[in-house]
Amino acid sequence: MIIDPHQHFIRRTGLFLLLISAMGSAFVAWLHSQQGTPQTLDLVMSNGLAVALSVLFVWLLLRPASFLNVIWAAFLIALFAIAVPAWVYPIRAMHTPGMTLIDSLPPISSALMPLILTMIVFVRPRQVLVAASLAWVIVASPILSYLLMHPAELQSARGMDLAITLGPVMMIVLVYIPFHRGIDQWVATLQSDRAKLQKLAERDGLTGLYNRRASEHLLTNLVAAPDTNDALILFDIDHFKNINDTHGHPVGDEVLRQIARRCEALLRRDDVFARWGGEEFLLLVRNARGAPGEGVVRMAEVLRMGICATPIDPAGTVTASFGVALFHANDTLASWLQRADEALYAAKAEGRNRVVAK
Ligand code: GH3
Ligand code: MG
Ligand code: MG
Repeated sequence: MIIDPHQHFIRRTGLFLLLISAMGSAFVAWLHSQQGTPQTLDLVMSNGLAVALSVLFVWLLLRPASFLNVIWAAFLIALFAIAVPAWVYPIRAMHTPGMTLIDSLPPISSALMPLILTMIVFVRPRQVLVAASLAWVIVASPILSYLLMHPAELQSARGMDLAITLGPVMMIVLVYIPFHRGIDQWVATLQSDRAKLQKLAERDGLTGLYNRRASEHLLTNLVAAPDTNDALILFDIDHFKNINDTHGHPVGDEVLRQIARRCEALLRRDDVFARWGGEEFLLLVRNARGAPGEGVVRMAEVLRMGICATPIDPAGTVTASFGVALFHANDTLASWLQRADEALYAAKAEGRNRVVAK
């Protein structure tokens, strides 16, 4: 779907459209008021439209998310404002001796075109075919029928202008509906391709976790706005080489996948969990609760237990060693990561399958 009201250019276009249309209606109202004998219908419709479009302008200004509702409301109100004279004037001209349509009809044909174009641009392709065709039929049919029945008026300059604007020109405008539908589908395909590519670029193919590059990027952004409540948990599978050597590489791969799944199941949805290297994983913990370090150490213990509590067939019981590093006020990304690495090294040196915090 192309129309995303949070895109500034779309909202800006909607606001300008409403503002210019409201000003245009006010201008038409003023022109009507300058006529020798202004018609009440013309004054009511043009003034009413100016007020309604101004209200919709303010609505869109305050509620950007209501974009499509505002566009639909503007469409229906404007359609009403031009459909009523489109029917009233031909009927009046037919029943009033000496009255002609070409001399009495207000400038509604020029308003119909931007109205239909607005729908083509902003409304879902499936709905627009109905809305735009209906608007055209409602407004054009009484006027064109009248003109066909009154050839002298049709052959006048205004009559030909009306016939051409409401006939061939509107048909040309309607041709843009399938075009816009094609663009809409094309953009949807591009959007989904982009999402797939982004996933490929930032995820590790084996485990589906963030890859090193993506997690480094996230960490760099985080260090730009540091919080001493943030912590890193770095862990490495113990004697993983033995698993590969004993059971083969595919089993090693399965162990990596299983460990990723087990840990993910224990984490919060928005925790950043990455495959940092071959059999090394990194977890960024935000807002680590409790006394400094304690909440994170507890969390690392939960992960450690989650890995070793149940054997992974056919490798058997797998353990991992954990290094925990809280963010310090004067840390850089490198010094923070280095402390996590030193803590992990200490956990290995102290006998593995344990958590060490630094
Ligand atoms: P330690 O307890 O000291 O961590 O010992 P270790 O055997 O786990 O450590 P070492 O770094 O010596 O071995 C890591 C092994 O992980 C070596 C490498 O072949 C293996 N490895 C790295 N990436 C993958 C992978 O994607 N799949 C598999 N199956 N093995 C991998
Ligand atoms: Mg290892
Ligand atoms: Mg290692």
